[in-house]
Amino acid sequence: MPRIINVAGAQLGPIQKADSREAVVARMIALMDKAKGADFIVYPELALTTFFPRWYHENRAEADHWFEKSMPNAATQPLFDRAKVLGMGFTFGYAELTPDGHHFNTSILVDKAGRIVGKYRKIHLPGHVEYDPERTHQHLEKRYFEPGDLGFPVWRTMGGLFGMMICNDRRWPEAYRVMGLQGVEMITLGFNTPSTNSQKPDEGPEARAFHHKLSVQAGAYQNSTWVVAVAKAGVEDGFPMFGCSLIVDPDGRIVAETKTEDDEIIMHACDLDATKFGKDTIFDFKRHRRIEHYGRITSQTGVVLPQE
Ligand code: ING
Repeated sequence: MPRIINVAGAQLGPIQKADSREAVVARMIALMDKAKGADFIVYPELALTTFFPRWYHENRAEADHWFEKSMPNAATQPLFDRAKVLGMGFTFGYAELTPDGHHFNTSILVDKAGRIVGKYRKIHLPGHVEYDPERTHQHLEKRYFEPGDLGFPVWRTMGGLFGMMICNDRRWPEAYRVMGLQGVEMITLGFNTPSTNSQKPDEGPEARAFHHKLSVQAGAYQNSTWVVAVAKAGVEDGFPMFGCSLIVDPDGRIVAETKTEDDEIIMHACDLDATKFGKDTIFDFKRHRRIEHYGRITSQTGVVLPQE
């Protein structure tokens, strides 16, 4: 019996520094209305604001106005309210400032009844801490966020097993596998990815999209899970980010992809039972994995070269 969940990927176009949260939430609600009939809608990383880690602040506290101190809050409550009326679960990313002063790049998972059933805090933070004059643009996530402290959980909700990651996490196979080892059937990830490599200017959008698809398709296939990857895209205050939002099936095939770098909806009827064949055969982890040989993966952070 197929277990279908109608999923919408809600790509956001650019959010300028000057744009208010209220204006962004109105765009998110318009996308939600466009996806009427979907069971679940996925929004990008840092969906409420511009990608502020591109801006250097000597005093980090000057960036705190980009963070949410509570969730839901006055700006986002209308989104929660609309989702409840539509009977739609959702996930979106935002900058989280905790009551005890911790800063995370966070995403939440909200069920159809409007309950926050899960929270994830981005573990793989790319970029750098200090201003780097060598780069064509700054990428200061290590300056403004702490590494996530919640691991990679998987939650039972909306009739399936759901997990979350954020942006750079998609480049690390460990992130998928930790959720794969919990039986995950759908992974959502929002991303904000610059169209060029700040350290390799000739690496343009084509190469960036290639690595993005390679990472997401491999992660889906190797863990027999759906992956819904949704971009914040377009030119923010002169800085381009690519779109390429995707819905990828448990076989690693792209079943939906955005065509623009603006607000755009992609949709697909995802059968969560389509994850079963891979999990019972080629990726039946219990039958095939040999953990006695994997020790380096958790005991070693960097490379240790063989003896000369
Ligand atoms: N952005 C980028 C990402 O991982 C990046 C940063 C791009 C790192 C390409 C390495 C290579 O897609 C975020 N927000 O993580």
